[in-house]
Amino acid sequence: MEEQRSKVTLHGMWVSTYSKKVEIALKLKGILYEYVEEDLQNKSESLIQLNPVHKKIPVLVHNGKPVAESLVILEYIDETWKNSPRFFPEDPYERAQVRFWVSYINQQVFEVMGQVVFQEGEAQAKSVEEARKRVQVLEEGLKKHFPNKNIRENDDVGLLEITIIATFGAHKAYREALGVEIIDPVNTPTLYNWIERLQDLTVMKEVEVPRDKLVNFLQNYRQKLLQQAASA
Ligand SMILES: N[C@@H](CCC(=O)N[C@@H](CS)C(=O)NCC(=O)O)C(=O)O
Repeated sequence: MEEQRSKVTLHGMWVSTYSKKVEIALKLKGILYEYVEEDLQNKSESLIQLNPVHKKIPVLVHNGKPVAESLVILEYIDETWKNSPRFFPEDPYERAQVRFWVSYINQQVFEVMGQVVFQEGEAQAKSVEEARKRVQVLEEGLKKHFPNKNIRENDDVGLLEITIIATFGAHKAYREALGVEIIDPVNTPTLYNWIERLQDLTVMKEVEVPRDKLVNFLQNYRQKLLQQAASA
């Protein structure tokens, strides 16, 4: 197959959920790729040239041609490598549901979860409560729109599952590092189960960041942001 002979490079950053989505997509499709870790404090010339508009990771380079923005990259991968798993369902209504919930997670949940990392006291408690509320809405959405979802193999994984695992896969590290619980088996059992089943897949284990490394990163990052805010 033409695509299988092609050269693929991913410019990413180990802790980035955006970069993680692309890594998962490449692994799921069985695409061989080179990985370039970028230092976002000191961006490389090549990153700036590859993504001159946003100067952000991830960037996928396919046979010398760069593609930026994680969602655009995932669509590009699915349209270029048409082997399974396909990232979008065939049925237009199901496809619309996938797009709707992916956009909900990206726009409504991810942001508020990010705020929790650098907040303290009452402000943090408020964000945690808001994040829980939003995750509860997602829980109901998953139950209503994907009632028969089973995750047993790579073919059961599409854009929604990639988004869920990249966004929430670290929820236990969050709990350990920050002492906050946003997802749990009692209040959000469906979401909790999707995450557990996804984490059981070999492909996810291949891209998983070790929990200790992540906890350490979250704690240091939080300290740095709190110090910056205090001295501002
Ligand atoms: N909308 C972009 C967001 C990517 C993004 O925010 N990347 C961050 C790392 S997680 C980055 O490169 N930040 C560097 C900067 O903002 O200068 C996507 O979906 O790919």
